[in-house]
Amino acid sequence: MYKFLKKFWLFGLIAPLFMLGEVSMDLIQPRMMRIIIDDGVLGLNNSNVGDLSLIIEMGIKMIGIVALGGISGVLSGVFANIFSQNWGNEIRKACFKNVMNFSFEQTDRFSTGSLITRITNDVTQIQNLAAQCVRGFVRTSLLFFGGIYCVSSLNLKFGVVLACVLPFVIFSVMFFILKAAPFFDILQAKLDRLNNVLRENVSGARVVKAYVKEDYELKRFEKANNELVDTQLRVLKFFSYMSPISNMLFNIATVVIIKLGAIDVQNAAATPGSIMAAVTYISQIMHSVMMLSNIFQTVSRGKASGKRLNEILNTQPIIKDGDFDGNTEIKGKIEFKSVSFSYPQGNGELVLDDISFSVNPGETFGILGSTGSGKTSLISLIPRFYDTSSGSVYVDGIDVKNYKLNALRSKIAVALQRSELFSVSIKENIKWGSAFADDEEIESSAKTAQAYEFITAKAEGFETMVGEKGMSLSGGQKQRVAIARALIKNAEILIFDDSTSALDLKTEAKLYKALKENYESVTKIIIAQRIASVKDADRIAVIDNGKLSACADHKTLLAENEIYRDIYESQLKGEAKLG
Ligand code: TTP
Ligand code: MG
Repeated sequence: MYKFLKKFWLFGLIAPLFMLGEVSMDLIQPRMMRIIIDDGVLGLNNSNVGDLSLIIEMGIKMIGIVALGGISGVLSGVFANIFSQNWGNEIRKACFKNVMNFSFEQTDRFSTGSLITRITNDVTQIQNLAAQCVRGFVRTSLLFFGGIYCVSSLNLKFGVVLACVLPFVIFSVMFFILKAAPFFDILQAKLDRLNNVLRENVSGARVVKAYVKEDYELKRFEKANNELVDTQLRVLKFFSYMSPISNMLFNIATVVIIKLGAIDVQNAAATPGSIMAAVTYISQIMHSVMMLSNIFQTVSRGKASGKRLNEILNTQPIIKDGDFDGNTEIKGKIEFKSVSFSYPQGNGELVLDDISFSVNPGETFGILGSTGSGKTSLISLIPRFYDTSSGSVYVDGIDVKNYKLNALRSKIAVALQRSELFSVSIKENIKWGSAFADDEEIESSAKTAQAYEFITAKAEGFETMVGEKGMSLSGGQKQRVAIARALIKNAEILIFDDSTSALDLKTEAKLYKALKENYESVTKIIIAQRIASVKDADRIAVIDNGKLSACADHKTLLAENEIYRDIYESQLKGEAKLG
């Protein structure tokens, strides 16, 4: 994290310098007060005759000093904030950038709620820490040590009294801080938990309502919330013990100093003004110790947060870039050679087992298989969402691992099984697939996706806003907008992962016909559970429990492959029953 300080270190240096100014002014004031009392009021150096003009002069000087201290304080605050806010900003950007490069398993490992807490709350803790270090910490230590020096220089006996009390104060402060420190890690983890529950409920609001699970979820939230509050209270408890104890010790010191001072005044070894000044210094030292506890809270929290942010920053993306820039002669060829795969976060069970096949440029290639057979897993190896466990995948004759990720992924457009849309207009959602697309292209891809009619039938047409997660569209409409978005990318390879499942057979057939006509040279991979969706494909791969059972056209499969025939017959019967 420290490398992000490079640009702002100067601000972090200037802030304490101004703080030095502020504290010096604070420390000068009691001394001036002493002169006002001893010489101005009591006239100790002038046979007990007071000096009004000296009082006025010192008063004006004190106002000036207070103003100067105030200005220094403000400037110190401004520079400390520039320093800490900018640093936090850089950390936040770097974390986000790293998270964007995480593979799915890495995101899962952190959990979404935790990633959000880290990038928001933990960064704020670091910003507080930075501001405290260059400002609060400097102020506290200067007041503390400066105060001790000033008291001792007023009267050595006062210094001795302080020296007796301070070890106890420091011991009690350290004791409570060390007790509280481990709770800061726990505190952030509890916050993760709360954010996870919150996120699941906000984004899953419809499911929660449909199952009338509000009470259940409320309890879950309450539990997470109570745990957070309990931890927070435990921390605060430690710190609330701390201040009465140190207050008491300082008050004892004050009484002793007043007593010793009074004896010295009687013996003419000290002046009343010096006692007043000493009492003011003690209250300043006491104040600095109080602040110290706040600072240590911030430091402990900041340390816990820093550890969590470093975990993000130090996580290397598992899927690493290759060197190849993607410029190939062949365009749209895919080859699987003895590919086996198991999910890295899973139990090691093979989801794909020794699969080999190839898809030629421009071919329409169907993938059929029952639910859970491994179809989605199979195609997620092509854009390298995951790496194979063994064997290799080639795109245009080059191993996908050798490509620069951007180069590889720009060759491929995927309409995912669950169409994720964004809460912008339909037009923006489609255009998202290609930043350079003009209105004509947007319309033509909507037409191919069979989305044009329903979009233009809406009052605001392409400008219709899509609600969060595509809530304002029907399932089939969402799928078609997502398909239009994939089409507009003008990729060499189009992959539809069950992305026409919510369309009626007629619309689906129209879509595939338009696709064949308008995207002839593009390689099209169509995953489906319905035979009707893939039967016109050039070839169909039948996946059964992670294995490639057969790969041929509809007729051949019907004649030769038992699994295919079974699926065909069951679907035919289903349709007959419905009909
Ligand atoms: P999928 O590849 O998702 O199966 P599918 O796409 O053929 O199924 P559907 O038609 O329902 O979309 O899953 C294959 C196996 O891999 C399945 O047992 C679940 C498992 N799996 C994981 O362990 N982690 C994952 O992230 C996914 C997507 C699947
Ligand atoms: Mg799937």
